[in-house]
Amino acid sequence: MASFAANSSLFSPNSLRSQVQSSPFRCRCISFNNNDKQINLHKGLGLWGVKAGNGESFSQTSAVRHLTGSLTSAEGLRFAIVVARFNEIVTRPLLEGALDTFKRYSVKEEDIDVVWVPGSFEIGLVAEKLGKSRKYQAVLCIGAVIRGDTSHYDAVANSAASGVLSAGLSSGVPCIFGVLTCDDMDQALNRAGGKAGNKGSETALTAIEMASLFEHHLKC
Ligand code: INI
Repeated sequence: MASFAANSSLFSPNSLRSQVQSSPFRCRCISFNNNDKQINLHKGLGLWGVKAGNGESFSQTSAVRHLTGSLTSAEGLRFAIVVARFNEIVTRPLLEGALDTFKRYSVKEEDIDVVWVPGSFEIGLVAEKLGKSRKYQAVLCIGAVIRGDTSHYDAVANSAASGVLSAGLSSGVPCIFGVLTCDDMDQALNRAGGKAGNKGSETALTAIEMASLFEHHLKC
């Protein structure tokens, strides 16, 4: 089992023995043995709450590594974009915004696949399938749910959100939520390249950052 690396200088040598193991993967696996208590760092987002043997709490030091995805290393990453045809007058400019942003960040056209689905309700299932295919470093999910259009707004909006979340969790591939949920068409168009910017473009930036984070730091 591998984890993202951390710095063992955080831990008092008297209270903890640190073990740095080589892993067959790119990143190192670090675990700490506090007498009978094994603490694996890859499980440990709550690390700061762990008490050392001498009763001291760990605190953040300058040696702590902060892992973030980069927007400048997008070349070579592959993306799928799932787009809902429902409210295409909104979803098409969202898609264009995403594609423009990919171009600006050096993602090649041949590294992008676009998959159209009938509506936002269908996005999650397709995103999960694409994520599990292992062909993509991130899946963008684009749709527009507009309150005025339907009495089942809440059902479609909630299903889209939980579908995208579950696609990411079950596939282990970042699935980015680019589904607009708006009160009316004006609001939707404003967010699809109008006064409020282009949510599709933001979705692409999030996808690049998450893909890069996974590719360069969390590939275990
Ligand atoms: N799909 C959307 O993407 N946006 C909507 O606003 C919407 N409305 O208004 O109903 C919508 N409905 C279709 C839905 O996503 C499914 O395609 C349909 O229910 C078939 O499963």
